[in-house]
Amino acid sequence: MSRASSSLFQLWQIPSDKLLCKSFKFPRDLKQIASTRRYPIICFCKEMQTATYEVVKGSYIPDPKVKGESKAEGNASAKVESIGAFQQLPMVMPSIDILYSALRKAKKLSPTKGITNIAKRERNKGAKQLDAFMKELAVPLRSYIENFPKKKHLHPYERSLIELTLGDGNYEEVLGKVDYLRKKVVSVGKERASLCAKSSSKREAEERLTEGLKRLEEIFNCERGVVDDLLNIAKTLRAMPVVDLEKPTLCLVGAPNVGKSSLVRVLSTGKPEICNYPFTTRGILMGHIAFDYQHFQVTDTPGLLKRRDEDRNNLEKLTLAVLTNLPTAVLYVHDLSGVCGTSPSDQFTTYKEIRERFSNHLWLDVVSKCDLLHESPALITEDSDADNPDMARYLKLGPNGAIKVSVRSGTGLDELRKKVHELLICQLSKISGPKAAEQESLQLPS
Ligand SMILES: Nc1nc2c(ncn2[C@@H]2O[C@H](COP(=O)(O)OP(=O)(O)O)[C@@H](O)[C@H]2O)c(=O)[nH]1
Ligand SMILES: [Mg+2]
Repeated sequence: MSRASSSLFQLWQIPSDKLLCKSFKFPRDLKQIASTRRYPIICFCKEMQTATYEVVKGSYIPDPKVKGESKAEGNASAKVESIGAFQQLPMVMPSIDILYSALRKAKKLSPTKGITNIAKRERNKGAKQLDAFMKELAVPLRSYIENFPKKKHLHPYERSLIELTLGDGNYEEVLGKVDYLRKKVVSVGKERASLCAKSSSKREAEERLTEGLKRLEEIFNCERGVVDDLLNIAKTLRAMPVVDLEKPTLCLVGAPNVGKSSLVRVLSTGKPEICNYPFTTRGILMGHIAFDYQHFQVTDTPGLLKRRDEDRNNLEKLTLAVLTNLPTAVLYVHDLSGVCGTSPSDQFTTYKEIRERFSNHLWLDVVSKCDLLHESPALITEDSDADNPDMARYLKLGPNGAIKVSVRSGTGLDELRKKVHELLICQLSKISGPKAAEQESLQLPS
């Protein structure tokens, strides 16, 4: 079992906002994290799709025409195929602990044995202690800088999460500041150790040692907040849901309140878990589906509204990041009943945009809450837009081939489960297809 899948049910914890950085400003959303709770890991499926499927009357047919396009779309993640870097981030020690531990270790050092001259002995001890103090401060910082991954080496999905959680550029900024502090400590430490080694008397060596330790401590104290910022960044990122690239996932997309979470509950074989990203205040449901011993996942995303990308909030950006960077199959939910708060025509506009943008995804459309449709005022009062037959049709029936369902009355749910199963089997073959081909070629005699 892969590392990601073995951690499928691992619980993760949101850091309390008490732990958040002092000097580093997190976006406001992040500070609204609910107090410490445990959440399960959210998992998504493997590899970007290489073929696309056309939706014809609700089914998903591979479309060879757009193969080239989907490859181009997938290129962003082609280099980085694994996810899970956040779970391997190094443990960062609180800066105060680094300081006290470094001081304690340095002060324990005694002069090299065999030096009989008192001044020489003191010089030797002073230089050794200053050098050790500098190294004890600098070495952990260096290891953090080396072991926190460069953003460009992360999977694009993890890069998006860093940006959504910490704000654009802040991850690199904090790492840069830690490196700056390390360089300063090294340069001042070396300078002070060499000065102490040149002392002409015992007293001078003692004074230079005391001054040197004090100066290094001051420098570290002044900027050690950045180490704590890094510690909090690591905690936040480590707590992020892990993406499982091995399992096909059905991702529910649509406007807010259209019934996505209700459908996740209905489609899940067990009880869905609640996942939280640090920038969401509301939980996102994650369920598991088992069909004939095959396991899949189903999850909802935060709702999308009709607006430009620049105006989207982090919740909407998360939805787009999932669709852009992870090859989930999409179950797009349309609510034409007029009760969800987003008008059907606004839903249509967003739908068209998203459908075109993510044309390489396996796709199913559902019209939700069909128990309300016959009494819906929306269909009567909505401007049916006579000039736009697509829109007029959408307002009546939803997209071509959409399945009409109602969680309340149970209408259409059996058909939905059947179609979802077929869709996920297609997704599975996309995931295991390249792998199986690879294994076959390995087994061929040379
Ligand atoms: N009448 C009716 N209400 C529904 C149905 N499905 C969901 N709802 C209601 O619609 C509201 C929003 O549902 P929810 O699943 O939270 O939507 P989400 O924001 O898209 O996840 C809730 O009050 C649900 O009870 C349905 O099939 N029929
Ligand atoms: Mg929901």
